[in-house]
Amino acid sequence: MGSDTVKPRWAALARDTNETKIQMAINLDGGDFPPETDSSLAASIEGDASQASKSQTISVNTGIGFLDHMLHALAKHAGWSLALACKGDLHIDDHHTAEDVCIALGYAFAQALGSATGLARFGSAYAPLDEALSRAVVDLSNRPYSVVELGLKREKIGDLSCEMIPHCLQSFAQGARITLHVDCLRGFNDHHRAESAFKALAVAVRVATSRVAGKEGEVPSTKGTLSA
Ligand SMILES: [Mn+2]
Repeated sequence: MGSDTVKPRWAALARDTNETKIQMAINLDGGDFPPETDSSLAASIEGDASQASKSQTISVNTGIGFLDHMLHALAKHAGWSLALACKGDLHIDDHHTAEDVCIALGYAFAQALGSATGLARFGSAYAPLDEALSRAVVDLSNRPYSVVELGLKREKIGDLSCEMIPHCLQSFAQGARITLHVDCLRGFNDHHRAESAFKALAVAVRVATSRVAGKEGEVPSTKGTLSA
């Protein structure tokens, strides 16, 4: 077993602008957060034990309830532990908060992942939620690109503008430096459509980032590199 297989895939970061202040910690394999996790973030997780299970700790507080719900679903079904707190300029609107949180989540994901060496690299999944069905296809390509078609009709779901939902997925792909295609294939209810999209993304990410037995140390590319 190479050292690759036991190295924790975790990261902690802070992203501060005039528009948003974000603290985040992630572990792609569930379990603990890195020692450098911000102490006030760590303390806030303790008060949020309703989202803890045996293998994962998830605490998401962006100030936008529906965004919290989507990121919680993403973390849960990707198998991550995720702690995320954002204080954003919600007195303006939800745009900066939703976008910046998803960019920062992408950065944290990329930092925790390191490289695609020894990993599946590609992942795809379908996820239903009642009548809604979405498909997500992920490539840990180091080439940020996304195509997102969710076909949402409402203006907002809760306090999250529907136009921000594809923007969030695009921002995540950009920060994470992955290629991402997400399509909602059918569904009447916009809450269901959006949630099935995040769940499909979660499962696709879980597959793409899974370690492939016997491929330790191998770069999954005909070019021999995914960093150039
Ligand atoms: Mn924007």
